[in-house]
Amino acid sequence: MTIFNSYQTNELFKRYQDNPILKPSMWPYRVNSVFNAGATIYDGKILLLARVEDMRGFSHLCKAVSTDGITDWEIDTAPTMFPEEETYPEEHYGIEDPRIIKLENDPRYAICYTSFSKSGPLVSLATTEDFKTFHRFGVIMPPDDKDASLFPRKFNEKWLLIHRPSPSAHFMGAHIWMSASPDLIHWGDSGILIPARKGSWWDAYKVGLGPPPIETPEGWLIIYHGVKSTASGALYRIGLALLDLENPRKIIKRCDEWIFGPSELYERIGDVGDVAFPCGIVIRGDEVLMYYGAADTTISVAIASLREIMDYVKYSKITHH
Ligand code: BMA
Repeated sequence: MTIFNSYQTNELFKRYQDNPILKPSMWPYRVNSVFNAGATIYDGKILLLARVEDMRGFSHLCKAVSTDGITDWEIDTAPTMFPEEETYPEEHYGIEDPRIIKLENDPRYAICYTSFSKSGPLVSLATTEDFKTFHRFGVIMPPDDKDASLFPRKFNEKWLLIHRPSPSAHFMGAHIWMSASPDLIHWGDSGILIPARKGSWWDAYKVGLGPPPIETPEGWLIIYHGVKSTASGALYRIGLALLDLENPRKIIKRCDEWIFGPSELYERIGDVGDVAFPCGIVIRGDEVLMYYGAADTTISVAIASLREIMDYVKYSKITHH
């Protein structure tokens, strides 16, 4: 049985040579770490909404904008989106890991983020048109739940949300789920979309969505993180799946191998070592810029060709369905 693919790990996405591109020392105010940034194109520039952890350990979101998406970042001089505990008590311990998607035929960008409530992490939703003022919808998935994104449009009159509830004890693994809503407020029709695998698999312990789904003519490309639990802790790596364009509940393919994982020092050493955690993606023609948190400390970028990714998804061998 052939199980190896002709592409080697780390070939599809190439790291920018001067990674990390954003570090705590570059921040206009004192912070502990900057990581897990959402990304989009706004006003012709690349906009990141970084998760910033302050010196208490609480996170908020801060905007950084650049023309080339790699250098010369203009960083907001104060937090852009700060927890509003008085009105949204679920934001008590901070807000984290945003995924941004531009809604189709709608001026709004939807931001799904993790609120760290007194009962654990949960999914919150906000929309914005200018990344200055944010309209909060509040909690859309109760704890424990995180790693969420909307699709840019409705399917059969329903919004679809990818998210990752976790059982309190990880006996069954933590799987990627999908839920539906007519109005972004009432959610249901929930079911598992991509399960964590079992045993020795690189994604056996937990899986969670990375950046928002990417629309391609062949289907919705899903970049997800998989976690392996090892004797020296959790290892966060990245893999690929493809969902049906018309019915994203249908998985066309899930690749066997992880395609990106921590190997550079800045990914291996930090507040949480051995973590590569993408939350943001920008597509410029055939170029895919993937923004990822490195070791929960800095932000890096890796660049790929969309055509090469899609060929890999199409032609890579799979031993597991
Ligand atoms: C996950 C999330 C991420 C974090 C990762 C590694 O559960 O909380 O925010 O980057 O763990 O610590």
